Amino acid sequence: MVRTAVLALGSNMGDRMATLQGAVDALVGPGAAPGLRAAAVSPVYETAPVGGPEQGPYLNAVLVADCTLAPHELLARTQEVEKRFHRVREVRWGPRTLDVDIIALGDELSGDPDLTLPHPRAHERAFVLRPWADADPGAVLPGRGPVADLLAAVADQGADRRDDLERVRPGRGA
Ligand code: A4P
Ligand code: MG
Repeated sequence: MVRTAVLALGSNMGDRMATLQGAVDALVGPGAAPGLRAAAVSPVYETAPVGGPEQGPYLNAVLVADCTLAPHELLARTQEVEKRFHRVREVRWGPRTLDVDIIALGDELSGDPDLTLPHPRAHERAFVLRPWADADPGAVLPGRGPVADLLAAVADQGADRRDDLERVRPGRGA
């Protein structure tokens, strides 16, 4: 069964752009483990941190992928990629080199605290919704409705599209 996986990538430490590109390469580039194939990668947005202690701005992007993995397999994959980037995270919602959140996997619904689907905070976060709408203008967040409609409710949250940065490329790899 092929389903659409929506992955939100965020970085606010180190070389943020290199980290986002490296994460996309590790997830869907040549040499990546089977089970995930890039369908679209959003532009990169610079966003003010939401929640947590005082910290620097994030670069955020969304990867939409065709996925044949089970939910727990996808979580293992994203956590492995986070580890590979030597993720540092001392406090919840604190600064991190790389955060990969699974926003949705098809229309899967799960209340499991280890993998809540859809992601319980995605609907209220411009740093997820805005790049997602760019990558897939017709996207719908299961249980919440069209992403374009949800975006209207978070219009006050800053998210600057960084067209001056090189875009994250879906296919590049080692
Ligand atoms: N977990 C449960 N559901 C999921 C899911 N759908 N995707 C569990 C990924 N993980 C999920 O996550 C903590 C636990 O959540 C994991 O054990 C996993 O099994 P974490 O990534 O280790 O910790 P975290 O990211 O610090 O906490 P959390 O609650 O995931 O925070 P969020 O919601 O990911 O928020 N501001 C801006 N501008 N941009 C950002 O990218 N990111 C965050 C992190 C806060 N503020 C931000 C940004
Ligand atoms: Mg997270």
